[in-house]
Amino acid sequence: MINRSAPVFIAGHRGLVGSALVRRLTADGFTDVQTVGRKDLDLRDQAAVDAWFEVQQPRYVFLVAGTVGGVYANSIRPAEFLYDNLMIHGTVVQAAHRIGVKKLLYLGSSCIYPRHADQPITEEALLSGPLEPTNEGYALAKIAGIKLCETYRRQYGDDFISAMPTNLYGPGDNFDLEGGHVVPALMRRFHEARLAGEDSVAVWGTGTARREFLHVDDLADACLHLMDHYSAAGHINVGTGIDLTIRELAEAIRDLVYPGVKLEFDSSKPDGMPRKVLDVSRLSEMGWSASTPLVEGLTATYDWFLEAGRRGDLRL
Ligand code: GFB
Repeated sequence: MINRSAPVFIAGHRGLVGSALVRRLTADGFTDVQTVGRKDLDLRDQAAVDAWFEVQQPRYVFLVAGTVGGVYANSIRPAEFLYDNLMIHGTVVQAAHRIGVKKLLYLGSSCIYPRHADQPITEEALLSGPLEPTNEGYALAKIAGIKLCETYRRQYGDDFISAMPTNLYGPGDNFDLEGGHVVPALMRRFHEARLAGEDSVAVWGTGTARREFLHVDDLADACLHLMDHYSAAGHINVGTGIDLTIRELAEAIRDLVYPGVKLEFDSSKPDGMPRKVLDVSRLSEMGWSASTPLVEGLTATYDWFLEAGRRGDLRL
């Protein structure tokens, strides 16, 4: 178990995952959770990151910062997704090594796996084939992050571990219609269509792509479980092991937000990976499994969206 009173740095605390980790660690009795805003520290700047670590001296690090977005944002901004993430992973890993951080957890993404990987995808599928072109930049940066953790462990003996989550959703997500992921984008589109009384709602792609969705609070719980119980080189998949089609997901969100409205599939927008579902047996063998059923998680996320909208607190 990691020490609950030691300083723990969450790199990326304003994002979907980082904000869930702040909630999880606080609930678990951590007394010294360190965070820093983007204005105060550019995580792409090695000298600035080194200086920050030198002063703050975190003992543990959750590296969950990065430039993120959905399939469309990835496809039109590949340079930013590659550069920003490569730099952020490099600077934080190096700074953590430099001051002798006791343990670091690096968060990757299931998009590291080849487009035609066997499903469900095992950890061994990494680097076994070509990547999905729509998110190749992001995937390459995420693969470099895994390899940083592995090589710092091998060369320097640093206890740096990696977790690969499946597609995530939950409170604190980015509800931007163009740049965000499918769950928040559809939730907002159905919501606005209901307010405007529209009789159909656009869903990108063909609706046949298959995805797995993990509630971000489950992910935060899994990250803490891994920090407490796992110290080895191999990256670990985090998911539910259950997938569904985008049509089925859209129908579930429609039933929750705007029952009865028609779905219009827009095949000019990319489907991305045809299917992406993780084999989660390694994590289950370590005693962890997801606990939030999809419809329950979507309902709670929609409630959060309504409440955050009333507070004027949404990332749009
Ligand atoms: O969430 P999403 O962008 O993640 O898209 P990816 C998932 C699926 O939902 C795709 C469809 O097949 C989309 O075509 N979809 C339907 C929509 N309507 C919408 C919509 O309004 N917005 C969005 N965004 N999708 C990302 C990667 O891909 O997943 C990242 O690009 C990252 O690199 C992330 O790994 C987890 O799974 O397709």
